[in-house]
Amino acid sequence: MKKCLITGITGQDGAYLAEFLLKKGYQVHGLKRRSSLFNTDRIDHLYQDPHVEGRNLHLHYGDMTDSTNLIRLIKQIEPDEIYNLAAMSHVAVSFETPEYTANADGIGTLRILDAVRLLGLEKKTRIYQASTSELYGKVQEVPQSETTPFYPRSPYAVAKMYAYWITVNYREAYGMYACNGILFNHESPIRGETFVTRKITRAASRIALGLQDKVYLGNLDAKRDWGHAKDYVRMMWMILQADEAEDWVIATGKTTTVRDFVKMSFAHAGIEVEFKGEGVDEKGTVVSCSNPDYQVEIGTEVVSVDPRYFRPTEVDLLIGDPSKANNKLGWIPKYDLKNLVEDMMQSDLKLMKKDTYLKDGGYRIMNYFE
Ligand code: NDP
Ligand code: GDR
Repeated sequence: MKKCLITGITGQDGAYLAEFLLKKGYQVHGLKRRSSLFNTDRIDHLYQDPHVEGRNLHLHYGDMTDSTNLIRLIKQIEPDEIYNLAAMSHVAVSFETPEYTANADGIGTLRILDAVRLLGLEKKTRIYQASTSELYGKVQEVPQSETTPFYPRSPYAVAKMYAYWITVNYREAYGMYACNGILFNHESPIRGETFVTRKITRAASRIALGLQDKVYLGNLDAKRDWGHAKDYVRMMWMILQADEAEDWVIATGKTTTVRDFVKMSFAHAGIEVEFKGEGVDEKGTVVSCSNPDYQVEIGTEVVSVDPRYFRPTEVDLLIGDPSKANNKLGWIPKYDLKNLVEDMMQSDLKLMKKDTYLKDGGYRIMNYFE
């Protein structure tokens, strides 16, 4: 039985990857942070009672900023594969917490690589590093591929740039099997609520159900290459099964504005939204509602721009060229953007319905404006 360690197992990708690897018959070990509340929602369906013999999901307390903890765990587990997904992954938040982000996302990666080396596991343990399209930052060329130069535009991206190069360096210096997956944005029904896609699908669902009036967003012109997280975690595993350790771009090859993502999400609920105005005065307004279940009035302003969501330096356009992964590993995504929006909207409409029951029962419901 192969053993793996997933850092960031409680996050979006960690949860899908754990499920995928358990199905493949792996013994899965996951690093989770101590939190004052339960933080295992996304993997609760995989949870196995620790008192039961022979279980194959094991959770360990730990943190990417704690070297001795990481060394002890890797020594104890001796994993065949490590998927280093743990990170402070929010670009906007990294401007607020740059030092912590550098520590967890940049030096954290070094801690994993060096633990494997110090423990003499460099020929046994394969390492996947969660690299990102944010490395490309300021547009140099499109579509972005494995050879496009980097120009990071946030403390997050700069930290991930260190992580990228230290992974390459350990591969070259010590012959370790260590790879970067340069993944473009990928989303899902379990995407963190403050990333733009999930913020939009939650808001569109709540507005349709009469639980919220509008959503405030930042840069509507930003363009992203959005895929489905389920397709991308499959690729993480494929990357570590390849004969040679290499770096890979994973993307759909298509790009869409935030504005169009809004329109697609509302359209799923039968609500047509039109945008008018410029810059901070741009508004999204309902022009028709064809679904009799939702009572949204024509002319309601459902989207406003709030400059608080603008970033000090923005990444305007991401569009990836996944041809290396397509050709060499045979990776073809199963979801396109339409399927992704459908999956997220179906899930959020169902989830938000719970709040209508709570509201009807007299409970206070929270509206999240983050
Ligand atoms: P999430 O934010 O959903 O998950 C991040 C995970 O890292 C969570 O489990 C979180 O724990 C954990 N974590 C954060 N800080 C620490 C720390 N100091 N020590 C230990 N664990 C920590 O991210 P995603 O699942 O979306 O992304 C996974 C990885 O892929 C990240 O490294 C991200 O930067 C990268 N990436 C993501 C892309 C995307 O579009 N999703 C694209 C390209 C790269 P907790 O649950 O306790 O907060
Ligand atoms: P990103 O994702 O920064 O690309 O990083 P995010 O969804 O946060 O932003 C995408 C684009 O949307 C614009 N935007 C807003 N963003 C947020 N969060 N909230 C808003 O209200 C809003 N309005 C407009 C942003 O300015 C941006 O241009 C994600 C993360 O998962 C990273 O960890 C990962 O490395 C990259 O994707 C690839």
